[in-house]
Amino acid sequence: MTKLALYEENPAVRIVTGACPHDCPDTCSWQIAVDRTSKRALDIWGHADHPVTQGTLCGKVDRYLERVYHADRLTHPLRRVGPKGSGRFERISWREALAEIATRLQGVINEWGPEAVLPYAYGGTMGLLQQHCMSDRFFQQMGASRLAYTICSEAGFEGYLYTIGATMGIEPEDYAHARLILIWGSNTLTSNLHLWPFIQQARKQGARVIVIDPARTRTAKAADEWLPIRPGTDGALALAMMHEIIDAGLHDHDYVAAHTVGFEQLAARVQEWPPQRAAQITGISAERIRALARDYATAKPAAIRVNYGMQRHYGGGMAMRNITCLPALVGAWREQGGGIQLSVSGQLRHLEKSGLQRPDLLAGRIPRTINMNRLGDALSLDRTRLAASHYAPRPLDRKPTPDAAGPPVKALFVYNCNPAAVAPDQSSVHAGLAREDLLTVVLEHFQTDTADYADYVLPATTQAEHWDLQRMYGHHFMALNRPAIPPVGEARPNSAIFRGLAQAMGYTDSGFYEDDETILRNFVEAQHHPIYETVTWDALLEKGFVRLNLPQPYLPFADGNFPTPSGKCEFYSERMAQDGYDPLPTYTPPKSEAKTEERTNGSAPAGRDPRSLACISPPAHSFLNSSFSHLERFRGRESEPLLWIHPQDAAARRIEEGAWLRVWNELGEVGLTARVTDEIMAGTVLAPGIWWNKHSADGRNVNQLTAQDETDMGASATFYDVRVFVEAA
Ligand SMILES: Nc1nc2c(c(=O)[nH]1)N[C@H]1C(S)=C(S)[C@@H](COP(=O)(O)OP(=O)(O)OC[C@H]3O[C@@H](n4cnc5c(=O)[nH]c(N)nc54)[C@H](O)[C@@H]3O)O[C@H]1N2
Ligand SMILES: Nc1nc2c(c(=O)[nH]1)N[C@H]1C(S)=C(S)[C@@H](COP(=O)(O)OP(=O)(O)OC[C@H]3O[C@@H](n4cnc5c(=O)[nH]c(N)nc54)[C@H](O)[C@@H]3O)O[C@H]1N2
Ligand code: SF4
Ligand SMILES: [Mo]
Repeated sequence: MTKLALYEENPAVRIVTGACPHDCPDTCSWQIAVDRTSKRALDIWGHADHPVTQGTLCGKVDRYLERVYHADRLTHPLRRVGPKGSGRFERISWREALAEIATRLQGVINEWGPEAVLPYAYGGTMGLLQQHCMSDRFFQQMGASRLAYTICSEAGFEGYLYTIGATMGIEPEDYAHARLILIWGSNTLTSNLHLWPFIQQARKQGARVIVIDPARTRTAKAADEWLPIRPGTDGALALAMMHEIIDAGLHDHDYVAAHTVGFEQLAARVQEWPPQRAAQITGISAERIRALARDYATAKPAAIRVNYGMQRHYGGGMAMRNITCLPALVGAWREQGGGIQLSVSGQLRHLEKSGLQRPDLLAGRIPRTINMNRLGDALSLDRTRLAASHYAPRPLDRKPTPDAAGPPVKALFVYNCNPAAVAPDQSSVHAGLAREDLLTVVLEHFQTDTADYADYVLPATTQAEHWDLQRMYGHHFMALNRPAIPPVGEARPNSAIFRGLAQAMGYTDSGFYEDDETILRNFVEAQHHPIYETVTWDALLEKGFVRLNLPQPYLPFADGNFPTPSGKCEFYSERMAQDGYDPLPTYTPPKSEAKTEERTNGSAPAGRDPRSLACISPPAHSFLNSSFSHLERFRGRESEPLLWIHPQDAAARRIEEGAWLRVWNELGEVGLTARVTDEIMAGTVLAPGIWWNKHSADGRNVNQLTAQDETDMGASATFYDVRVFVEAA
């Protein structure tokens, strides 16, 4: 019996349709059963009618109600009483909290100007309302510094955009039609679970699935083949694949002639990339690269699921660009189930968001933009570091001189994010957060590592308690989230908290008085692009989710029509040349291996030393970034902060299974427990993340070892471009 059937006949129970708020490509539709009398949520399940959710939630959100009702939920505003970082607070009322914050904030603005205020947010919720509406209005009215959302995907996005023009691609359902599927830098069974059934469908019809990853992840184990690759070297693999395809004449001559630019130059460039050369860089044999290239070019349709793991490296943008050339080269876009998906968020570029975010409130001001990956630098009182924290995504963009860096950050608002655990170069971040002269306000569900540094902690509602509209990025269904239960304790939605702060600041624009439901309805009604024709308020209310008005099967580039400047897939990109890049695919090696570069704090990089190991820290299966990692159930599933190390590397260091390890580099040090396993390739270690510092045995996590360095494109984070030393402590 389905859960729906279990509850729907029961008159004492109300069923509310909503959607998962998490930063995950699956954007699941869910249903919550609520007791009509007590108004308590009883159960949650995946919506059976949603073609991608297909009735199941992942093992984390399946237990979302435990999160909602957890005894550790923040239920009333708090004011700091102990030293910063001590986590000692006293209860205050909302009135006190809003009034005190407004007074102190006005003091900062009077003395330093509004750019001394920095919002810091990311993907705690991906809802259009709770992520980017009232908060954007508030900070734009103020004229606060802006934040570049660079911590996750920008490098890959840029590489993809330069090549095919928009983040568009195969929809999950169509992977079922592929004959060969390359899962490239993605741990599908952990981070994109709902794609897997379609991949399984393809396999039943004979498709092969190959996983390209330094780790034998659960996805690699479930696939037909695991191809271990040295971290940060995917760009070289793609170049050699193109070499082999062109050499063997296996490219799609007609598609290339009609729908691409720069084939001649590409063919000349990849002559420099015989498989033997890439073999030395990637660790994959030349023979295997040749076979992979031939299989990829001849299996029709061939699909690639590329994800973010391979772009958290200095050369991540260029690597993604190279991979994105492959489908056009072999004409894979022609067929249902052929092509590539990094993200389909490009469909959202047609959303009319000005009514939601109200950029007009800036009134012509252009505040500075801070790169969120450089929070440590941004919070530094050293003007050179503050200047370095400015956002400069392309080589031709210049960072300001220290004199022109603007005021120091004196007030920080954190919401939907846990930077004390997730941001790179953690010791810099913690040093900044510990500044007694910094006013820090944190909106949260739980007392995170970041909340411990707050002056004021404001309790936020969860998705079960507020309205939202979920945009998608892994499939084509938008979803409405209706509140199922009243707020827990005194928690308020982010929207209400920023509305209250705006009113306490004396902001009078009518935008600060609109209620949540009206905002969403107006937003939906303001959409005029034809792909949103199906997304009506009534349809959302009735069904809970709606497919964008796109044809099925969805073959965006079967006849070219790439949204690039040339209208073609750009093997040669004039725009890249103008932006200061090599206009052709090339290989950009990891920065952590650079033997000459000095890292941020000036000491010699570990990468100079042949005894160092590459270190990656992809998500633990049971956590969602740092979310869920503080709840016993999920922590229990992951046991403790681990370091996966290959038996050869362990033997060379006399490390045994379960040993307590010291892991360090030029930036910091962390203690981890050894998991000796051949599920990680030799020469690389893997620390599943992201643990809270306070739940780690030595009070620190793996972001002690990651740098504020920016990727080649998009000024993104380089979380996996890291070298470390490891020894038994
Ligand atoms: N359960 C769970 N799901 C999640 C998340 C979570 O934390 N937990 N996070 C969500 C978010 S915010 C994101 S961005 C996505 C992330 O999900 P994914 O895009 O899947 O990204 P990662 O987990 O960062 O990396 C995926 C794989 O890339 C591998 N990898 C690392 N470096 C390289 C490399 O240089 N080359 C290649 N080929 N592979 C490499 C890693 O070992 C990992 O197995 O997942 C979302 N979904
Ligand atoms: N070493 C290492 N570091 C990484 C990564 C990695 O792979 N390795 N991955 C990186 C990536 S891809 C990403 S996207 C970032 C993610 O980093 P974050 O976006 O910070 O994600 P979370 O750690 O899940 O923290 C989100 C917080 O938002 C809170 N929250 C959720 N909903 C709401 C809400 O409605 N209101 C408010 N006020 N708060 C809410 C949650 O309780 C949670 O504490 O981490 C990055 N950091
Ligand atoms: S985290 Fe992802 S897989 Fe899990 S319920 Fe949310 S959208 Fe679905
Ligand atoms: Mo992410």
